[in-house]
Amino acid sequence: MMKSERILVIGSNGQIGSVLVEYLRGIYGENGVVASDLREPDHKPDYFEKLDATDANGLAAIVKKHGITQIYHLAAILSARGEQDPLNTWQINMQTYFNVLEVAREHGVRKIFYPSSIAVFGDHVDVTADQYSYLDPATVYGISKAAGENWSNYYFKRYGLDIRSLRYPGIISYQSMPGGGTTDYAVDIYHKAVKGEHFECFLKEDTTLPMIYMSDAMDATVRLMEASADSISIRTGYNLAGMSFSPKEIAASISKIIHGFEISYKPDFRQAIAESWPQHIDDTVARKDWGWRPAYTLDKMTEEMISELQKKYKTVKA
Ligand code: NAD
Ligand code: AKB
Repeated sequence: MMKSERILVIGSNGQIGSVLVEYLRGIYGENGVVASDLREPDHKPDYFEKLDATDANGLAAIVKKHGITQIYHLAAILSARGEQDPLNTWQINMQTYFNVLEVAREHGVRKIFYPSSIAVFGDHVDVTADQYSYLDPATVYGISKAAGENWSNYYFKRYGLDIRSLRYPGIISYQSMPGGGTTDYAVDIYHKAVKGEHFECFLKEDTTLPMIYMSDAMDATVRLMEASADSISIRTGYNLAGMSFSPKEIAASISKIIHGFEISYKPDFRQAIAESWPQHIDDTVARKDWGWRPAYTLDKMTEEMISELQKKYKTVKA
């Protein structure tokens, strides 16, 4: 039986949103999800509403029109793109979130999902970030995510808004392309490999970062949102781990299937961002509180990514 919720996804055209909307429709039904974004998608479905989430009145009108009970607020400027215009990034990331918090409070929205990031960590963490590691983010994106986490906690304590949040690692998907992050290379590399092209990586070969496969990220997100409120001990953002690898290791994993795949390295400004992030995430608290376990290893993800992208590009590689 479908669950009776009316969910608004803000930023639905992005890497996560375009997969999440379909995932949520599978759980809450075709009428359970309203998708919204700044831009209309190429094939606009009838459950899509165009919305600039910096416009609080526009957001409130959609919430009222559809009787929204939950908001997944995905709209943001990510780490690498965010550094091109720091003040604008702060303005968009924070204004959109304040609008979500206030509209939710005023119009009886029961639950909010706020995607945080491993970018909340900074130089203070040497290798592994645990749940309570100190937050000293090096990018304006990371600063906005750390601030957003604290505002989530504030609205929970002050107004009882049921806000839940994950510190996503870099997300890897075949369905959608990433939009302006530092972990984007780990999606691009699969596309180049499947097309039989050489890949030039913007990070050094030994730069290890935390990553997660989209399927695991979807599972974690809904598992957290469906957990009973009394099992949620973290109201800032939960650490979440999938796997950790370097460009050299992902290239080696791809080479097991696509023989002769070639990679070279030309680090740019994103190297410094990557070096400010932890290499590993300790997600013990998420595992204990709501039973989180990732299903994918690097090699299992590589097999699925290559097989799905081969269908997309209709190439046959062995
Ligand atoms: P994305 O850049 O692919 O998509 C963001 C979407 O938000 C875009 O479609 C964009 O048009 C939309 N948007 C931007 N400004 C908007 C506005 N003012 N109003 C309405 N829509 C607007 O990002 P993503 O990778 O899908 O990430 C979604 C969320 O998850 C972000 O908050 C991001 O910080 C977080 N996150 C993503 C990753 C990842 O690896 N993808 C990792 C950690 C956290
Ligand atoms: C980025 O690289 O900016 C994102 C993230 C880890 O938040 N993928």
